[in-house]
Amino acid sequence: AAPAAPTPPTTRWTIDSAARHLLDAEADRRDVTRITDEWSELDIPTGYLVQEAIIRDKVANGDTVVGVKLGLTSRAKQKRMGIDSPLTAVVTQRMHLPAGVPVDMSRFIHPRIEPEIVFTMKHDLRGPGVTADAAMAAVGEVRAGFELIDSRYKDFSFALPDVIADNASSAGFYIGDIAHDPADLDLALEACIVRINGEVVDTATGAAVQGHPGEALALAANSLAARGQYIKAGDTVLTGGMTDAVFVNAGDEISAQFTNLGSIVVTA
Ligand code: 0L1
Ligand code: MG
Repeated sequence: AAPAAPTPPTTRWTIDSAARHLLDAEADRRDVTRITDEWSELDIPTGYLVQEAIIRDKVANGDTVVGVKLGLTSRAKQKRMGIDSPLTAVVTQRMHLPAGVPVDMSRFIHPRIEPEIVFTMKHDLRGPGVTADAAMAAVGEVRAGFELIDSRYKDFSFALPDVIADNASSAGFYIGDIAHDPADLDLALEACIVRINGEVVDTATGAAVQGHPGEALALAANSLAARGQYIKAGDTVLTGGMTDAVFVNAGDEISAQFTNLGSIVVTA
């Protein structure tokens, strides 16, 4: 008789169960171990399907998609996380944090914050084949941003598919109140100084983000196109942390001061 076929290992993981696991961790403010340790089939395309399931759940519960973010676009971020590949994720209305309101530390697991260059789109942007110049022609306004990230994974420890599934550690974002026409600025040379309680802790220019934040925007459009999606007029696009992210601790005042885009000051 033919030998019995090997029984495949059983796994409790599905796209929906992984999404629920991460949504519950966020809601309960509880960190979890990386999913790829248990579910080896969680690859990059499956990670994006989990991310989409999470966003569907948020929208079903009254949130609204307002744009796109890039993660891991700078060497500083890639080195810190040990992953050298950028990724995209989704930003929603409820992530938008009002200026001047302290970070609610009771809502987050281990929040970090990072300065970003943020675009508001005036035209749709569809890949594939988008160049940085074409991407910048679709941008209406550029502003300073400060993104609050809060990985649902213990110690921010994850492989690329895990962090894609976790919507790239998204938690919140602040947007500066000074808007510029991007044609008026050299965004590669737009500098940023990060301070904690008045002490300079990091600096970077826009060139840290893929050489120019427009390259990151093009990358997002082309990566979304591979999944049948595009960036829409009116969308907010967070182009990725310029520096490493710093931990937010209760009592801190953390600021990001830009050359032309103004400053954002966050307290906790
Ligand atoms: O916005 C980001 O760069 C987040 C990317 C995910 C990695 C992380 O948690 O830093
Ligand atoms: Mg970011």
